[in-house]
Amino acid sequence: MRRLFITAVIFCLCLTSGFKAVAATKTKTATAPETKKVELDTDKDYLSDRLEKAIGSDPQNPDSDGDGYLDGTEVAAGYNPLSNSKKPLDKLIKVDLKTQHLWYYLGDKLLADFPISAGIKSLPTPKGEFKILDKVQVKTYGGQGYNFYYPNTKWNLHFATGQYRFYIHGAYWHNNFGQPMSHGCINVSYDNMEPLYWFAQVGTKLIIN
Ligand SMILES: [Ca+2]
Ligand SMILES: [Ca+2]
Repeated sequence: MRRLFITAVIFCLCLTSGFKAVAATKTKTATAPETKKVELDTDKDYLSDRLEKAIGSDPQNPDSDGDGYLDGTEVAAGYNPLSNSKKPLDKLIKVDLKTQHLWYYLGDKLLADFPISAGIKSLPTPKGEFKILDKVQVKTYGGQGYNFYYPNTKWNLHFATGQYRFYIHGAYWHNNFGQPMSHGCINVSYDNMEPLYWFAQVGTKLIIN
């Protein structure tokens, strides 16, 4: 329970503190949008009405199982908001490169699925079973020595390191999701990436087929 509490504190701090994007020093590409998407969360338990519906928790009750922990805090830490069991649920992110699509699950519940843009043919996204290694809220891709520059990119989930580091991350410079577009990372729209970022934990399993 100590772990749950610590994670809860970090999660709440993250949600309440927000952050300011650092001003871009170059203007080679589009600048990152500043707006933060906020989904409807009627009972203010840090779990959106949309995710409460997918999980089956009560969108009008911030503590659906009455164990003293908010629904959103439990999901962030990997616990079931419908049961006071101390056994965490498995989290899984699945990507299919053929259809350029992503699904993510809490236990056996599908929370969301949407189109993504993975690596183009000459810069393919690695296939296999991975784990989320790091969560980085804001990151710059490219810059000096690259022919692209995407500063202040939000919601980055690091999952592999080879010659380059591979991430699932928000992408604000195109809206061509469903088609391969990237240099090997997995591009997701900001609207879809922000909830996935808060859902994923270091260690969450990722399967790319
Ligand atoms: Ca809620
Ligand atoms: Ca609870």
